[in-house]
Amino acid sequence: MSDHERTFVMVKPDGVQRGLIGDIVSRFEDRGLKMVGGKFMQIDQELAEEHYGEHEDKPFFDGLVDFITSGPVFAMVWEGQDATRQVRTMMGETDPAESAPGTIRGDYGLDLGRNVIHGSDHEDEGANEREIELFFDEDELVDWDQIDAPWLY
Ligand code: RTP
Ligand code: MG
Repeated sequence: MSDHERTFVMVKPDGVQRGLIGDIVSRFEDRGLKMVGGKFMQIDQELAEEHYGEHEDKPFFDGLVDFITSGPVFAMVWEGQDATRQVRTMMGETDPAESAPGTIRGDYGLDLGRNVIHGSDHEDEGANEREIELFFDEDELVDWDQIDAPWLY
């Protein structure tokens, strides 16, 4: 765990279609995490298969790849203390039906296959760094600190 841990987060196609990008970004900002990268993009087949490679033998793999490539996503990198685990806690469980109200999936999701948001798995060591590298070039990430200025309130 580090104060400057970075994690990969993505609003999935259903979240984009439903206009939830702003709300999801706000939740992470309000929590005190800092966005260091953001990209509105369409995932192609190759990137989808690599990103979800751990699930390639599962029966839901083809449907998952079809869904994640079905429309634009908003890919982000968020930084902060214990960021990977914090984001996963705020997302809720994989299945929205098991997710507590107040979590993103618990507030917006109904369907296991359309669960609004992806976040790197905090139980999979190094998943955050692998996913950041897969989606972002180094020069697309911005190092910045909140400044102390009189106009900042
Ligand atoms: P994600 O990777 O998308 O953030 O979701 P997750 O970590 O909470 O869950 P994971 O186990 O990595 O599964 C990836 C996505 O596959 C779909 N799924 N379907 N039994 C099923 O039909 C099933 N299990 C998982 C979900 O949409 C999940 O987000
Ligand atoms: Mg996962």
